[in-house]
Amino acid sequence: MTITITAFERSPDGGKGLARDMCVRWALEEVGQSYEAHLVSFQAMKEPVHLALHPFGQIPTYEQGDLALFESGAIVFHIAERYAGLLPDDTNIRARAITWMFAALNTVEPPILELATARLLESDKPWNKERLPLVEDRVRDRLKQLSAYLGSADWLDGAFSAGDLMMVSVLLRLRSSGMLDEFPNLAAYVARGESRSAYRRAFDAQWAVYTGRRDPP
Ligand code: GTB
Repeated sequence: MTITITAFERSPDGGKGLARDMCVRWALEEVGQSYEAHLVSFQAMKEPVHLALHPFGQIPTYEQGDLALFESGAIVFHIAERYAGLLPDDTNIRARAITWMFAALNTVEPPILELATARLLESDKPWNKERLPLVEDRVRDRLKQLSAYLGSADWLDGAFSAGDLMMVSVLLRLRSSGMLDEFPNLAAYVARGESRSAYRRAFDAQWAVYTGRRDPP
């Protein structure tokens, strides 16, 4: 059964692979499943056809047969449960990998999103200058904890898993801030994720959508 996901027709990230269809593409590449990407405009996302798939009018969505899903975390989890390659068989190690997926989305990502909001949407506010360092420090606190946990390991808990896929995806949004470089083991962790062939294929696919070309930077 064909897998169809939705992605931006023209991503505001300029093809940097920061929109959330990227983690879904990456997960599908890791498990070796082909897929089709249905590209939607901002306007189409708010129309009834798309709202029937995604109640909040966003991307990504995932359809296969009579199953329709939204929320990138839930989609990656579904892919990881359904196909081999992203979650280990051992029950306890599997539970820990799933824990890292939640940790990425619920514990590490919130301050990163707060920082993006402070930088992109609140820069003209009179209080932004005072608030920004506070928000940056909240991100730093999380990175410091994550960095201490990761130590010199390649991945969060043994072999690469859906937990790493989500964590690397979340951390990538920090790249332009330079904050990742304050934690060399995290910068190396993200680079390790990006160097996976499945990541590269996913990146190239979204790059081709943005540029209409197949020659990524
Ligand atoms: N919690 C949902 C999930 O994880 O799936 C959040 C989905 C979401 O935020 N989707 C965004 C969207 O559809 C695109 S990915 N926005 C349109 C809208 O809400 O109208 C978020 C995103 C957008 C842009 C960049 N960027 O330019 O760097 C990065 C990430």
